[in-house]
Amino acid sequence: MPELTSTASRALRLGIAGPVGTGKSSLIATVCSALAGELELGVITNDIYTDEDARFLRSAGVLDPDRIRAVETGACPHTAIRDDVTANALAADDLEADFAPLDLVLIESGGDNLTATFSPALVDAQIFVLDVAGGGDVARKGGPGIGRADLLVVNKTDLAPYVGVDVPQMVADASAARDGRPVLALSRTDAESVEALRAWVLDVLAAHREGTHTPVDPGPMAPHSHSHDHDHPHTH
Ligand SMILES: Nc1nc2c(ncn2[C@@H]2O[C@H](COP(=O)(O)OP(=O)(O)OP(=O)(O)O)[C@@H](O)[C@H]2O)c(=O)[nH]1
Ligand SMILES: [Mg+2]
Repeated sequence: MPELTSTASRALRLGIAGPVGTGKSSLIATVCSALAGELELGVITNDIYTDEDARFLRSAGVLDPDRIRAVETGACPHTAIRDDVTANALAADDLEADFAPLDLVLIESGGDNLTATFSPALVDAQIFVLDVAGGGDVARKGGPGIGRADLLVVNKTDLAPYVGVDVPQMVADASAARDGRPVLALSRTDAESVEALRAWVLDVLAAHREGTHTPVDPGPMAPHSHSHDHDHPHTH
């Protein structure tokens, strides 16, 4: 009989998805600096053609560079985190074998659009990252990541005054789209919000170890139509 590894005996695999430039790599750097002292960490990045994100994270100096691996995904970054997760799963297995025992493997999706989410075959939990610079109304646009990721981060709140976004309103809109799932307003310059992120990660890790955390598939983009809200904003 092949020996089966129970979910809880391996590292928690945590996916970080969200549109281009919302701060996924920076969030990973923040989590690494907040937790590197107490947890054994590894990071996997997914880029279309380059290892840009892995190089950024290595140069951030928050983790041993050998613990940061890049998967080059080719044309479709969402495919490698959802449809055929083999390259990412192998990279995670390699990291775990090289640095056993790891507690947490963070996997950054290639910057995609609002629709990309991780398969539960690859990650145990996932964070979807929006930023205030994308506009306050983006949280209302829905989609599987916004609606059903384990945590929705509204990032770069320090920029809100400059882009005219009301953060509490954006958080309220996001919460309404999520049926009570958690939403976190984050800025790497706001220590309290970083502490809340750290606490959330530790909570999920504890549940993962206890076997009480269930990976959820946010699901593919629901069939939808743009006829009412796309290119035709309501005018008054
Ligand atoms: N003001 C501010 N800027 C931030 C914050 N977090 C990230 N940034 C900046 O936002 C830009 C994009 O951050 P990244 O972490 O590279 O974003 P990303 O989502 O990984 O980008 P891609 O991988 O290219 O999709 C960079 O210039 C960061 O310095 C924040 O909390 N506040
Ligand atoms: Mg990145």
